[in-house]
Amino acid sequence: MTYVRIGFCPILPTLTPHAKVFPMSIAPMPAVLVFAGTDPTGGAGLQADILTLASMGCHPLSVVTAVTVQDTVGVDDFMPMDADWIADQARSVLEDMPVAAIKIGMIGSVEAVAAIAEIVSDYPDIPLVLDPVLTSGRGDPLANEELLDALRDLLLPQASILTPNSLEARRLAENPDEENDDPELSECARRLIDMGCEYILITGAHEQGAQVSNTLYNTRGVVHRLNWDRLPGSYHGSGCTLASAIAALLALGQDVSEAVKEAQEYTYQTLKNAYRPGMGQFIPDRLYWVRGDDED
Ligand code: PXL
Repeated sequence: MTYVRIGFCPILPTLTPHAKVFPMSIAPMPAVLVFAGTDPTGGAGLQADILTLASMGCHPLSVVTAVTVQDTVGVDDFMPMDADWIADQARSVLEDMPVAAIKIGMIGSVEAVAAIAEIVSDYPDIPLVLDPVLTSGRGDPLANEELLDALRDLLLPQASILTPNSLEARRLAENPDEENDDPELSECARRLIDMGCEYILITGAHEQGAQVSNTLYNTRGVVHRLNWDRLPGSYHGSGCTLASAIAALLALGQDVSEAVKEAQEYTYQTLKNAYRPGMGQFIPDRLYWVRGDDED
């Protein structure tokens, strides 16, 4: 039997805060903490993360880092959340309950990167999935060069796994001192691993070819590469879905290599079952299995 920790007990008012008094069953789902921007379409960002985590059997804890104005075509504007507010949101839940994994998506400001970096450094044993959100699907900028530098310096070295697409990997790995620096993706991976992240998954949807290749690297090189038949649509929130699914599987106890494979299986199904609620991109159906109409 375990006991719930309470801050204030009306029946036993003389107890000190946090006394263990009420019996309760063990929480059935691991909690995953997400730092992300909101997306009112429900396609990407925090809403995508919450749906994915819930679908995979985790309890989503959500810290708002920015508020975006967007539709399924593109992002028109965003307002970064004050860094102190981000920190307060996160500290409240981290001090209240055990967290089994952390996922970071869109951040919004350099100050927020610094605040989040400080928080995650206090929890070095919690697996950290860093999804470096630099642009929207249409290419609207969601991070400037200064923010990129802060990501490289403060967050990347703390990541258990970094999940850029190939465009983000090239931008993060680019060497400003070298003219016409255009490294292969394997070289990008090597540079990013050298910056301190443990694993990097580079997704290949933006590359040419009938198949999409997603490659997982660590310090020893390629861990595995999975190839997927290219689906015809353009999808909003596929990267958020994949990164959140990885975080969920890590929280559920899988190792990184297994989690990355299974998260790709799951994401592929969400894309095969995607729907188009507006006039722009398709949205992955994170709850496809509830409807029971998945093709496989
Ligand atoms: O898909 C990347 C992404 C993440 N988070 C937010 C977004 C987007 C893309 O538009 O808006 C909030």
